[in-house]
Amino acid sequence: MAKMTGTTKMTGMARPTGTTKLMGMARPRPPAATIAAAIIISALACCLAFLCAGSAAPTQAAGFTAEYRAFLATRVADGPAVTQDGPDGYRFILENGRFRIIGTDNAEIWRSKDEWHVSSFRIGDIDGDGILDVAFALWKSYSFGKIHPARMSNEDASVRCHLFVYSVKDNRAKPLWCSSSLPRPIYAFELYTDGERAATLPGTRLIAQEGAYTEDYSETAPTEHRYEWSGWGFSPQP
Ligand SMILES: [Ca+2]
Repeated sequence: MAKMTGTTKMTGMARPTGTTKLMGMARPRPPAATIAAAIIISALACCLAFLCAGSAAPTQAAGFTAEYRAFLATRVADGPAVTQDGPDGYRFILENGRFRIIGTDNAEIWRSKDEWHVSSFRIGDIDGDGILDVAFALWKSYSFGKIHPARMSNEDASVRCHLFVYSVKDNRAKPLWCSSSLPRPIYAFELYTDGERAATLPGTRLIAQEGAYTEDYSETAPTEHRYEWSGWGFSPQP
């Protein structure tokens, strides 16, 4: 894939949902000072790509909890499908919480799991390596996946918002970074890749509208939160 130039406001999609210190996995390069305890926890968990790998085919997995089914019942009016064409022939489609990536040969190369409800996405080269990335907000049960840090409980099936980042190359989608449960749900977000680059950082910024969790998953008054790609997830900007 051709090297992506830094665009500005990445176009994207639908409605998001959740995080404060956005944390994740793969390609570890921890920026010590900027990562808070909550994020560090997520980072450790997300070191395993397995945690956030999408499914090739629909399955009724353990994440299909009573809590998740109750959450789905509140998502009946998610709106029409959102489709965005990316560079090099990739296409991104979000419809009723299912997020799919269509490859260059017009075949589906990845789809989100049944037990995930994706609420919004944005595309762009988030980590500045020249490879297209896609960030998406999703709701799911459990903070981590099947594998998680030994001393951290993963028993809470509460449905919470997460932010995942995947890289797309050669008709494959691979997790780059996945957060654990976010402290606040993301209602919407935008990506900006026109920031000033540093020696090791691309200057990618994420601006999110976030609210608070409610029992019926209804939205609260949003507040704006700004983050910057730290090489290991997104860290809050001062
Ligand atoms: Ca990239």
